[in-house]
Amino acid sequence: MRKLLLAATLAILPLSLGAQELPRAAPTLGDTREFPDPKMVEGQPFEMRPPEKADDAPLFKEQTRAPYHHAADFQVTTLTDKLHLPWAIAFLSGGKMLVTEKFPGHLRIVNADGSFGEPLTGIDMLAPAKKLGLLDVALAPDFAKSRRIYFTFFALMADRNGNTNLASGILDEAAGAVHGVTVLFRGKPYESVKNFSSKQGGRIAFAKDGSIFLSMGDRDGNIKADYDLALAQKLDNHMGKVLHLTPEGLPASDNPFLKMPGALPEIWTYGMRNPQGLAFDPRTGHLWETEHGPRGGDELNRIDRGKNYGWPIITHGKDYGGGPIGEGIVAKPGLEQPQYYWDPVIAPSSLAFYRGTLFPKWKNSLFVGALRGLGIYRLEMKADKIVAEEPMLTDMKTRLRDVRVGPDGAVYVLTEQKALLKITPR
Ligand SMILES: [Ca+2]
Repeated sequence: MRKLLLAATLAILPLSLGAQELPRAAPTLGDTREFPDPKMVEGQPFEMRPPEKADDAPLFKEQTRAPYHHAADFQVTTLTDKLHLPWAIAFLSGGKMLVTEKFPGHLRIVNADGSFGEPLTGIDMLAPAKKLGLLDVALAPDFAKSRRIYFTFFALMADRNGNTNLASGILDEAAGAVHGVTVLFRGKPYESVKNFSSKQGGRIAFAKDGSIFLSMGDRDGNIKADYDLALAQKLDNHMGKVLHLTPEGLPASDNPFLKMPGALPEIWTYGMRNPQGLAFDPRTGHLWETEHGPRGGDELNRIDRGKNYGWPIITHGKDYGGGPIGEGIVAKPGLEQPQYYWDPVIAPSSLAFYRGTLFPKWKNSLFVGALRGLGIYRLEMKADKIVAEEPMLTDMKTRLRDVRVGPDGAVYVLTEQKALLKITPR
């Protein structure tokens, strides 16, 4: 009986992790909140469960629980299920893709048919063997000419693993290598190795001018003794921030806190929790971010220069133990509201705006990958408000890590464990 129970617990685990990278406690078998069976009815919100935060209420009509809308039929093809903890995709020419594998920090070229060879060499110098963790990868805006790529990484060093770091190098596809790898930026401060897996942020978004936006998690960790909720509110560290850097990794010249004593010059916005989605809307040029909330209160934010996004002073969620975060308030003057939030959570892992012509009905859509939700979430946006929502890949019942729109207009998805999926019209 005991063995059976353990097996059942293990079977549930991949679906049951909270709005964070790793669980704080084992899930309870009786908790059916983890296994929603929503009724998808056109024009009606599909989320019928009560919010985690019982006294929560949206501050404007479109802020949560948008009506369900199915816009286009699609099919899903598994290109490969041989990857190991993939984290991010960047698109090369000829249907090829760069894919990062978080541990042990491999960067691979995956062909259009899903096949791939050995990991690229040249990045292993960033950390001792088996101590490298890779997160995002992005092509420089002038990649066609420069062949330059950027990526975020951790070095798993004893007792001081550091924060999220940004590096760059020159991709040599023929040699299967990245040449001249250089660390451009290291997040401050360095943190205990015990917090390695928790809340790193790590997403890269290139602006039109070639500058780099970089999301940084607040790294509050799994250990209460290290738990400092105020780090995201303090400007003397990079945690719980969106940063703005030059292509060389230096503070951008229009950053809001350059002249503020004690503030780190790379900071663009603050008061974020664990931002793992970061992308520009190609129609408006606005920068958007998704972040993991606590228990309840995952957020989609429009990122505006110098603003404070509130964590942990305001949140539409509550603490994992069920108590309030701080004063338990959801709004305060001077603190930004999310443009959209999820309560209960979906654990948003990534963010991509649709571009392309393969799915004309998705032209106003953005996609949010989810580690704890039903699949990926397609949102429809009008004038920076969310007006419709559609969970996709709901039958997969697996944690989804990255979602990207390819140059061919197909949507590509990484599962957290191993697979690369391609979504095309049906
Ligand atoms: Ca917030």
